[in-house]
Amino acid sequence: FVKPAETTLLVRKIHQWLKMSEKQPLKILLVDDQQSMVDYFSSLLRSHGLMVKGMTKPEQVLPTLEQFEPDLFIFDLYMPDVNGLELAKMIRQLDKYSSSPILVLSSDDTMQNKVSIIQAGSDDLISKQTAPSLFVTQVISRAQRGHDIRSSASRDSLTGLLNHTQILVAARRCYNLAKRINSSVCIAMLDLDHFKQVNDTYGHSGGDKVLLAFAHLLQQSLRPVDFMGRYGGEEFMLVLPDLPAPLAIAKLNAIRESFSHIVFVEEGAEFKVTLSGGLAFSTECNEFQDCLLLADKNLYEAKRTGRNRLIT
Ligand code: GH3
Ligand code: MG
Ligand code: MG
Ligand code: MG
Repeated sequence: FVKPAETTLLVRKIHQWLKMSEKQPLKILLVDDQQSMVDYFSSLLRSHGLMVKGMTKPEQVLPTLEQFEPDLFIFDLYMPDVNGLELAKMIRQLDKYSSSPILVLSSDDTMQNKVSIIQAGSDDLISKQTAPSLFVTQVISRAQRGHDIRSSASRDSLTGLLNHTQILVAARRCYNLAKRINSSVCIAMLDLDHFKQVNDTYGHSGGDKVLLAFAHLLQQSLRPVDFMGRYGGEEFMLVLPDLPAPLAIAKLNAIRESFSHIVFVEEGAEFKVTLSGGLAFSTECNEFQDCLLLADKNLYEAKRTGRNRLIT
């Protein structure tokens, strides 16, 4: 089904990609109308391991954001066309950057300036005369915060699994990678059975405990190269690269089985919950979208034929 040599290649590629995104340096976007300032601050920050895109024209910011996703913005306050505050306001209007940190650079850091900068939605004013080491420290700590905000936005807040958008991104990447190197990936949609009843009987917090327990079980059961996400309320998507179909099915059945044996206790009452799953393999599909549809159709079939089962 999948040749061993190809098997390791896909897993290796996914490991590389995970490592790369982990090790990405903090990214700074810097705008100052004076090229000498851009050069000075860029090289200072780069020498401390940060990745910097520097520019002198505010209109270059938007096109840059398409491929460079900064963790922190640094804008010069005084610029001829659009000043740093106006630029900060504009960035704040973009959904993706509405809470990213923004520092405004100025040669005069009077209190009055500080107040208007914070009112305009920037995080702080930083003087161009700040000692280099202090400047770097401030930039790193704020960029780290920006980075954390962006990465927590990609996770589901209850379970810590990838959110709907991010699990789809991971699934599509794995699918494309698998197709390119002639390997395979399994996409599974798992949905808890009669979950509305669980909520109705044991309350929303009882339901949340079940969701958390299921997320923990997934995290314990899957490999580092597998991806798991909360696709919707009580529906989860798993992406298992490079497992021959029988192994993928066996593994998911083991998870289904273990989950069905967990005894939950809520206000003295004991109960169990089961799940149904639909699987699709990239090898059965011509397009990524087909895989999603097939997994969904199989999930529906699992529900229709009695639940607590997987359909491939
Ligand atoms: P089926 O077996 O056909 O999937 O039935 P079901 O009851 O699981 O499916 P249905 O879609 O009717 O209900 C899903 C329920 O999941 C409804 C909703 O209240 C609950 N739910 C969705 N998100 C959450 C959540 O974050 N926490 C809790 N506790 N419940 C949630
Ligand atoms: Mg200037
Ligand atoms: Mg359900
Ligand atoms: Mg559902």
